[in-house]
Amino acid sequence: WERPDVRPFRQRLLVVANRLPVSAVRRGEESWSLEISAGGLVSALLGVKEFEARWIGWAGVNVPDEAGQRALTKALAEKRCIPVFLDEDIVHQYYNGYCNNILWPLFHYLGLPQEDRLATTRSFQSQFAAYKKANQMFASVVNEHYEEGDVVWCHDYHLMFLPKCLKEYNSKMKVGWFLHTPFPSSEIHRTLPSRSDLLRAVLAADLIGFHTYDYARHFVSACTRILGLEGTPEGVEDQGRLTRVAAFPIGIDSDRFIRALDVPQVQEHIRDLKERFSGRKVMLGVDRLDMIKGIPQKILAFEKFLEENLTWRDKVVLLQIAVPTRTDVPEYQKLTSQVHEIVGRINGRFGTLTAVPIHHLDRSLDFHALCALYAVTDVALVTSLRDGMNLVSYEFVACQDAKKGVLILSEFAGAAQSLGAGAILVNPWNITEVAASIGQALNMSSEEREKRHWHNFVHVTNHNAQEWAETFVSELNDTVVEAQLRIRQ
Ligand code: ADQ
Repeated sequence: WERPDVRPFRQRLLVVANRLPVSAVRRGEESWSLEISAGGLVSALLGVKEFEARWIGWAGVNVPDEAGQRALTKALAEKRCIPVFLDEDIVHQYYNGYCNNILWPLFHYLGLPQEDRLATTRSFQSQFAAYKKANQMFASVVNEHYEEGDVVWCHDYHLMFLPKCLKEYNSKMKVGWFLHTPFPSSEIHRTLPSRSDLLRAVLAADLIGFHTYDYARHFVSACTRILGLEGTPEGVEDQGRLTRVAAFPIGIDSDRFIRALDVPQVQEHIRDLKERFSGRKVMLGVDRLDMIKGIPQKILAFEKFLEENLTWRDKVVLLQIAVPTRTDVPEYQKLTSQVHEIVGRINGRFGTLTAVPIHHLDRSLDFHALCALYAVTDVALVTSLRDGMNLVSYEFVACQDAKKGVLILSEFAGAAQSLGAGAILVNPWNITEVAASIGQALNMSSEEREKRHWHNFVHVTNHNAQEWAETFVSELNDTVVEAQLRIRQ
């Protein structure tokens, strides 16, 4: 007698994102090594047990030869990943150009690049054409691997055309799209030359998700004002077809951070850091080196605090960890030099022969080192000028159950809506206000710190990444069923 195979049915989930969650390095003509690159989205979806998830995306490398493509496809299959191969010109125009030079700054209220302000400029048009072409290439790979009943979940501003391309292949595909950045006010979105095409393309999805209710509202306003469609409490309606629009605030895998604090290697890091900075309060910034993160503004606020608080000068240190990204883009290179210049000036001004007030690192830290840093921090400074959510603030809170440090958080980060009651909220553009909030945080009583921390800790541990993914996918399943019922009625 053999036990029947009674494994529960697990729905297949095709996660489509610009980048796969692995980095590929070529070792030989037909050999590749792969490394999982952890990030918010990866840890969110790795923890989801209910679905059988497969990833579709660009592997981040140019592979012009067929033998190399075949070998990489095979290696990736073991990690449940499916590559989309993009050539260098497409990557340049679609990824560096349209995604990172146009949509990313626009969605963070930094405007369009000057030379692209006219809809007719050649570079804008060719970048938009490459964007559509790249989205079409993603769609073709999705379509090749799609099986009836699958759920297709498209991610982020790189793939706004994808829902339309997918529905053209198969109008019955269940398609959801989630934006990880803010969606700006419709007045900002209006300035984009391809504003209507993008909105119409993404509206082909069955469900559209944002981190906050405000972003969802901005999106619905853009559809009503720019396309003249009808906004309803459920979403946007176009000739009887409803696209559901809602907020799905992301979370982190908080248990992973909490568990890490007991790992001997992390404990050792914590001991080292405590010894190194004994007698000083530790302030921490962890960001990708991007203009939206407000790193220069944060450092200038710290300078102002030191200027105005003589007694704190040798009693506090700011550790700023900034991972370089998009290093081939001139604006990012300029930002790096600007940050170095400010840090150098402040350390020259307030440093002594034995200690400097700012330690700045231009690199990524491994997970254990990051957890140890979060755990020894007294005050975390998250001063993004705009940020879809900001997971660093969540990670800090998860690692602070022993210390109960203070979070200073930008009111322009999506996280301000969930952690606002526990954090000190600031306008990152107001350097005087941020400097004052540093003083408030450093002098806060332990009772108040405990109260504020508890508020945030409960939120971060109760709204985790898995719940976020499960809620989105089940809402997508329900939305499609409801739409079918409406059609039958
Ligand atoms: P990001 O802009 O990358 O994400 P964030 O949400 O803060 O911003 O996530 C950054 C991740 O990178 C965190 O998990 C953090 O630990 C890690 N990280 C940052 N600096 C690091 C360093 N020096 N070393 C190691 N790790 C580092 C985008 C949006 C956000 C949104 C997320 C998820 O811009 O607003 O919250 O997607 O939707």
